[in-house]
Amino acid sequence: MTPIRTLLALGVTAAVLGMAGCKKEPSPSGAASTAPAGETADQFIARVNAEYLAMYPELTAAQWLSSTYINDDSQLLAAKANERYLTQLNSWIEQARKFEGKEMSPETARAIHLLKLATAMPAPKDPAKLAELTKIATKMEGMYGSGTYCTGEGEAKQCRQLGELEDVLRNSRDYTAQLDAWQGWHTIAQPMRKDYTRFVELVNEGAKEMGFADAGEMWRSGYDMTPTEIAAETDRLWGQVKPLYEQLHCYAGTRLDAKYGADKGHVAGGMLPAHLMGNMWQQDWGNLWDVLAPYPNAGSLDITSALQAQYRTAYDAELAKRPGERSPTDLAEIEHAAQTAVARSMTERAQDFYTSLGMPKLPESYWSKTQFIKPRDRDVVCHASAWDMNMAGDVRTKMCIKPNEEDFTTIYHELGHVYYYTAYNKLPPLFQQGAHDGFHEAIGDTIVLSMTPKYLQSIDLVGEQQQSNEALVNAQMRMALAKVSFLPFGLMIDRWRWGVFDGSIKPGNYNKAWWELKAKYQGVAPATARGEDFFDPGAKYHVPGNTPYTRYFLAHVLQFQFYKSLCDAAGYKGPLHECSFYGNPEAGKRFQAMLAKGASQPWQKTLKELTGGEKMDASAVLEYFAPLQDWLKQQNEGRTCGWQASATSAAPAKAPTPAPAAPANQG
Ligand code: X8Z
Ligand code: ZN
Repeated sequence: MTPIRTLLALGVTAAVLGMAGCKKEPSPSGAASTAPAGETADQFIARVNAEYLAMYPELTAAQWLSSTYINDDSQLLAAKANERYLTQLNSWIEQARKFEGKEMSPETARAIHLLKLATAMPAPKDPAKLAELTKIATKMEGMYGSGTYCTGEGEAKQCRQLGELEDVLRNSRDYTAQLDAWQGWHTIAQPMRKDYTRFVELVNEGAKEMGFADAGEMWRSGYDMTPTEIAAETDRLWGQVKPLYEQLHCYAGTRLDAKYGADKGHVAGGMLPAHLMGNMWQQDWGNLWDVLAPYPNAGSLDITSALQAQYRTAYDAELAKRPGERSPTDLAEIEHAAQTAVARSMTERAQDFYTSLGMPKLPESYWSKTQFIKPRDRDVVCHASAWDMNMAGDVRTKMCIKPNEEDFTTIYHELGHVYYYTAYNKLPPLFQQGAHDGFHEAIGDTIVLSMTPKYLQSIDLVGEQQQSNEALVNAQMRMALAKVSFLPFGLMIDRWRWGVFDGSIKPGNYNKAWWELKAKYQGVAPATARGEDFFDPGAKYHVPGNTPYTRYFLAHVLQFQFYKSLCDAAGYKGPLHECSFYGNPEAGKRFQAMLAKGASQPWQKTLKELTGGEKMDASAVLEYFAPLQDWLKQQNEGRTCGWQASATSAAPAKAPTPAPAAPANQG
C-alpha cells in the first residue's frame, strides 16, 4: 500500500489508508502529536512526513493481519490502529490551519493540500464517533472477506465463498446454476446495509468538519482541478467511448440470445442479464469467450487452458515427491503446494515483463511475505491488493491466485502498484502516491496492453498465431471484453456513491438507485426482482472496503495513452494494437521516470512529460479498437441495438420487451 494516499485511498480496513493500490492506511502510536511553538510551514510538513513515516508500519501491519487472518482479534487491532491514525491525521489537518495564507514553498503548499486529502475515510473529530467509524469499516471488510453462501441441510449442506461462486459464473453455462451463484453471493451483503448507512453518516460528518460539502466532494477534490471539473471530465471521456461500448453490448446480446434463447438472453428493455456475463459484477466479460469468440477456428487465445496445464504438471511433480500411500491430508498438501508453485511462477512471469524494461527484480522479502493463494485454514480478504508496508522496500501483494487468465493479468496489474511504490519511495511520504489515483491503477494495465498474442506465444501460453483478419478480430475482442466492458462499470459505482454521500440517494433507495445506474450505464439488469431487502452494492468489494472507484475508470482511459506513448518511445511504427514494448529499455526509462515523480507535481505536468499532452483523452482507446469497432458495426447491422434503462431495475419483467429501434437510450 501506499502511504497516505494509500492510506487514503485504499480503503479498507478501513479505508483508512487509502492509497493507490487497494490498500489501507496507517496509524500513529499513542496520542496525536502537537506543534512546537514558532514552527514554520516547511518545518511543519517535514515533521508530518517524519511522523507519518514512523507510524506507518504499525498501521499497515495491523491491516495486513486483519486482511490475511480475519477474526475478532485482528479486527480489533486494525480498527484501533486506524483510530490512532485518523486521530493523528485530524490533528495534523487542524495544525495546518495556522499556515493558511502564510508564505511557504510550493512543495509545502502541495503537501498541505495532499494532507487534507490523505484518507478516503474522513473521520469525525468526536473520539467516540471516530472509533465507531473504524470499527464499522473493519467489520464491513471482514464481512466481505468471510462472506459465505450455504445451501442445503445436514449432510447435504454446501457452503461456498466468492471464489467458488465466481468459478460457477466463469465455467458453467447453466442458466439456473449461474443465477443461484449470483444470487447466493449477493446474500452476503444484505446484513451490511445498516452498517453502511451509518458509515455514510460518519464519513460525511468527518468530511464536513474538514470543509467539504460531503465525502464524495472530498473524493473528487484529489485531481488538481475542481470537484465539478473532474466530474465533467468523466462525462466527457465516457461520451468518447460510449458508442464503442454500445456496439459491444449489442453484439454480446445477440450471442446470448443465440445461446440461451431470446427469452433468457435479455431482460426487459434490451438489457443483459446480470448473472450471465461471466462475472459477478459484469465488469469484465472475458470469461464469456466461449460464447463471444468471433472466430473460434482462427487460432486459440485460451491462456487459461495453458495455465491449467501448468497446474497439472506442478501437481504431478508434487505427487512424485511423495510416493506411496497418501492420506487425504497429504493430498490436500500436494494440491496446496502445486497451487503455490503455479501462482509463484505466474508472478515470476509478470516480474519478467518489468525487468525486461530495465526495472529491478522484486526484493526477496516480497517472495517470502506475499500471500499468493487462499490459505486453507482461515478466512482472508481475497480481493487482490498491493501493499507498501514501510515505504522502505517491504512490498507485498495479497491475492488468491488461480491458474486462469483473469488472475494472470491481475498479477501484472498488482505489480504495477508495487513498482510505483518502489519508484517513489525516495520522495517525502506525502508525495508517495500516484500522480492521481487513476495513474496508480493504470501502470500494470499498460503492461497488460502489451500482452499481445505474439508476447503470449513467446511465453508459451498460446500456440502459433495466424496472420489473418479473423485472428486480428479475435485478439481485439479478447482485449475489448476486459477493457471496453469495464468502462461503464468504472463510472457507475461512484455515480452511486456520490449520490449516497450528497444525499440525493437515500438509504431507502440504495438498491433501486444501484440498479438504475447499472441500467443506465451498463445496460445490465437482474433477472429477478431486487428490492430494498437486498443491498447489492455491498457485494462489490470497493463498497464495504470504501475504495473510491473513479480511479479505475480514469485508468482505463489513461492506460491507452501511456501505452501509445511507450510504444512511440520504443520506436514502434505499426498499428497500435499490435505493439508490445516488452524488452524495450527506452520505454522502461520513460515509464520509470513517470513513476518516480509520484504526486510531487500536478498530474497534468506528469502526463505531459510522458505523452506530450495535459488532458486525459480516450482517442487512443478508439484508435486501438478501430478494427473491432468496424467489425462490430457490420455484425450489428440491421439489428436493434440499445436498451431502455427505465424498463427495469428492481423488478424486471419475466418476458423480454422489444428493444427500442433507434440508438441506445440510456435513460
Ligand atoms: O480492485 C482492483 C484491483 C486492485 S486495485 C484488483 N481492480 C478493480 C476491480 O477489481 O473491481 C482492478 C480493475 C478494477
Ligand atoms: Zn489496482
